[in-house]
Amino acid sequence: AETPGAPAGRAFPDGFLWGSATASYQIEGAVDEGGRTPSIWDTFSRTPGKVQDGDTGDVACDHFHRFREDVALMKELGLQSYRFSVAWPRITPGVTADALGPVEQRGLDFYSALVDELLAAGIAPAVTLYHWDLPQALEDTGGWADRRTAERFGEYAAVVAGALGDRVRTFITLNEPWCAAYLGYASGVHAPGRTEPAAALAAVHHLNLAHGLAARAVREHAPSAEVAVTLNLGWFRPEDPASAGDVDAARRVDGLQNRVFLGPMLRGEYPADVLEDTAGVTDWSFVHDGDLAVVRQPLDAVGLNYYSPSVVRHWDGSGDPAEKDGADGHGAAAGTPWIACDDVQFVSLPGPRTEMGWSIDPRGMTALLTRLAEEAPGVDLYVTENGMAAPDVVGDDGVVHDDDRIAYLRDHLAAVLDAVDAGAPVRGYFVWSLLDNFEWGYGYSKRFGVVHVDYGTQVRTPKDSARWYARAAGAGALPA
Ligand code: GBH
Repeated sequence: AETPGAPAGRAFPDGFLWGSATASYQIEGAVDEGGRTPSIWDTFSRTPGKVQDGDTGDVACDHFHRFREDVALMKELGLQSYRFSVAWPRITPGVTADALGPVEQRGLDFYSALVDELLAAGIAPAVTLYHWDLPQALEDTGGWADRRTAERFGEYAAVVAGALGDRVRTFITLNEPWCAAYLGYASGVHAPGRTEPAAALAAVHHLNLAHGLAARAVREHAPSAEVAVTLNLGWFRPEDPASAGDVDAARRVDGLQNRVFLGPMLRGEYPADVLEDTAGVTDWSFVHDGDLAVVRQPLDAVGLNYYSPSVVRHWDGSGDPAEKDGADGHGAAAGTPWIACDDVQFVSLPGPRTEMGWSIDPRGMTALLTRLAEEAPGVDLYVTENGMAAPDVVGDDGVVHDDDRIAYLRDHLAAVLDAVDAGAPVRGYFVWSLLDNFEWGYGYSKRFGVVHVDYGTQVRTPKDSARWYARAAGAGALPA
């Protein structure tokens, strides 16, 4: 059955890129090979109680050894672009707070071979420089709460851009700095698992600074590539638009998740209300003179990762506190990512949810893309992640029949087209994810792939959604 707004055959603009996305720690495995040293995710996943079932990325999808097979799979599916991330600890395994250390050629060789394999298959590489696997040695000296981590990141970015920049279409400096800062340093559900709100806000700034330094380095060392950043912007609505308290709650979370990154990156300024709201946590003295001019670099593109909507209300302290921060499955967290938001409650929404417990509402996709088009005039947009976790429904044919995922992708792609129709310059869409993989704190218990992975045998089997997505990519339109 067709949903309104998603008529089959609706066409995407010429040149629209159909891609898939992954991240290094989630798929590569081979954590001790090629000179790689530990990242914060190795440490975190090996700490009992941090990741579901004690899962680690030690093997994951063994992509480090199977990348040629995985590229062949993308080619068979007719995908036109591939967004992957580079593991920093493979490139400069001896990095310290004060020096980048020697470049590990075997690390660069791996990614260079991947890029060549992609180009030979007609697939445009989009490289994320940071998707959360910080070298552990840098965490030992403070991690993202320490300014030197940002400085070293800029130097690392120059190395990768110099090695791959002649062949890579797009460099994405950071993936979702919101998660890296708040889930890593405030709620503690992601590596490094710290629950220190002041450190999380310092991490926000040093990630912004790292973005600016890396964007500048890519511009210099890969002048033919696009420079981009990927943000997981939130679509926050007040439960009652007529309630001043609910409207203020929405302003607060919009500031912490969206404007604290968009402000510095696009306009070179932190939002005054965020500085004021968090004044009891930090005085923001880690923002030095001149930093904001570095953070604000000209961008060719912004990537949006969008999964689910949020509705908030003013919280007066009554009711069940366990309900307060909503159903993101992170209930056991020691801290909250929502700094200085004691009076904000996330409303549990009725209606469909994914296996993560995340609500589904494609209108957030349209709203955030049109917002970005307004806030970043002249900048191209990509959807760098969108997809859903769903339990396997395996047929007699051994294939996963994931009708729910197909419906989710169809409705969100239609929402992308709605944004295009409203004038947003959306140039491509990357489904999360190509493969089932290590879903961070949830380990292998949650499957986001359009391709099924049997972790015992490493056999890859396209799900129905992969075939559906291949049809969309081939036609440049929503399939029937
Ligand atoms: C992305 O993170 C990551 O980039 C990727 O590595 C990961 O595998 C993928 O998504 C799937 O998780 O409480 O209902 O409001 C997304 C992280 C997901 C964090 C949505 C905030 C809020 C859900 N974000 N979540 S809800």
